[in-house]
Amino acid sequence: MAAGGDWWYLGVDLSTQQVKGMVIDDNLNVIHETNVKFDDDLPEFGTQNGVQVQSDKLTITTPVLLWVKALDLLLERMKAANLDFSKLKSLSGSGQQHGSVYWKEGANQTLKNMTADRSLHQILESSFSVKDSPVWMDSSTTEECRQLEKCAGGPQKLADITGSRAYERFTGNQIAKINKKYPEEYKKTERISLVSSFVASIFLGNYAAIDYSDGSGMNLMDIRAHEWSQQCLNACAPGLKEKLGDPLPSHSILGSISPYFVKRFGFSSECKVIAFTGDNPASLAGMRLQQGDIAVSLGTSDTVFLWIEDPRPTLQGHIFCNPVKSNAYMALICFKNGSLTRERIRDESGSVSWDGFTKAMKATSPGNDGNLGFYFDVMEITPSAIGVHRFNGQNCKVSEFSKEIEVRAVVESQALAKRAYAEKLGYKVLKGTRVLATGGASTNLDILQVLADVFNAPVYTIDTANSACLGCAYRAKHGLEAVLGQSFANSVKMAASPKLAVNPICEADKIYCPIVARYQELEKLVRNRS
Ligand code: 5FX
Repeated sequence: MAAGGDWWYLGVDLSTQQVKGMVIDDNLNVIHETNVKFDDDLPEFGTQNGVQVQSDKLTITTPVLLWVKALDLLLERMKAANLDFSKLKSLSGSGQQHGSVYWKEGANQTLKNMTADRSLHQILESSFSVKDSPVWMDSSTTEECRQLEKCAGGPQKLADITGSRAYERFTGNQIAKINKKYPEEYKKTERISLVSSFVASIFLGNYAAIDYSDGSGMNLMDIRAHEWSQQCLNACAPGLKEKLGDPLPSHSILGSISPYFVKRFGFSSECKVIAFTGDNPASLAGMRLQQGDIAVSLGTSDTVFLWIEDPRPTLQGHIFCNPVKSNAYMALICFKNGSLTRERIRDESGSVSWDGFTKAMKATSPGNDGNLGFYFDVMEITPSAIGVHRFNGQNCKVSEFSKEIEVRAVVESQALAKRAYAEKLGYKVLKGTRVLATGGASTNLDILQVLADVFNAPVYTIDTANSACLGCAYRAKHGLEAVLGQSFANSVKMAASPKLAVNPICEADKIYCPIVARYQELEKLVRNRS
């Protein structure tokens, strides 16, 4: 056991394409990081970019046992790196939002009796009633969405209760589909977890509560009352309240770690498990977002999020409970065509690397000579639209751009969408606004330059692109201090401040202000739904 004062905290993030682990010490320094990449490290599951696209192209799933095996591997890698698990005072984590896991009758008994001589994968092999978990990229539940909105009295009424109108990927609609399509499997389901609370359940050796923040991404929770809305539950599936368990504040201590991890990896039996949350809420914590800042996460999905105190849900974007402050909220906008689209354009432009991509981008100038594109390789969430649509400076549709124009067009288009939708949520870029960038692509300064120019605001980054994982390590520490009345901001005040990455060019506003307006006009021509 570690001497007092010398404690460590673990954050785990199970995202779309990988699971990551990060350990920080008492001074909030990162002392260990490791990851497992689903496609490369677990090829036996045959996923592409972490998921399976079913034949209808709308249903998108990941085998739940892949996630279990990935956790086995992550812990084995930490052990192989000689991480001293006994120094961990607490742990927390996050998961890709909205995805759901269906535990079969009897699974909780299995979780409570895990024996250290077997891997998690061996132990939990037959613990799930649905083998392929729906994930956030799924867009197969339009029918269920319309039904839920009808039962709630319309899309705005549903948004007033749950923070969002009905979205295909939101868990309530996914559960409704599972109940309709696989009624026997649904009946045999003892518990439904989010990806976040599923991982927490494994560490706890017992079903873990869904936290308020990730629970807000289900179209099922009353975000002001912090409890399930019976009206929404009834509209989705029978007996849902029991299968979900009661939601809890995001900083809750769920209990001590399962004896399985004490015996197999040498964790302290005192190590506490703090409620897990969604990856975007965890990123908000990792970036120590403040009111007035705007966060942009550039990952498999691109997201924009803001800290808000007064929630006013609309038909655009989502309002979630804030993961680090009770009675505060966060607004979020999610764009499905993020890094995979950037990578496709990079590959098709003949650039074998990001160097080639940025070289192509530098051959054009801000504003791209009026050329503007929309790149929705898969059905986009914001806006509801699909396909690639290119317009020249005269607003005429064209079928091709040169490779240089194409590269800039995808980066500009993604940044324009972020600004346009942040403004629709009521956000105003003011003097002193900071854009905080995170996610894999936030290490690319040329992409950040376009972001700075389009927002006409400086872009800051933190030392790690893994802000979700870092946020969970911070939350692990704060969970223990919250019971003593400590605020999250105070718990992490020693952490390094975000660093300035790029400033906007002088003529940024003049160039991009009219283009944001033009983007919104042209977007109307490519949208499926008004
Ligand atoms: C947010 O609403 C999303 O659907 C995505 O950003 C997922 O959380 C990605 F993991």
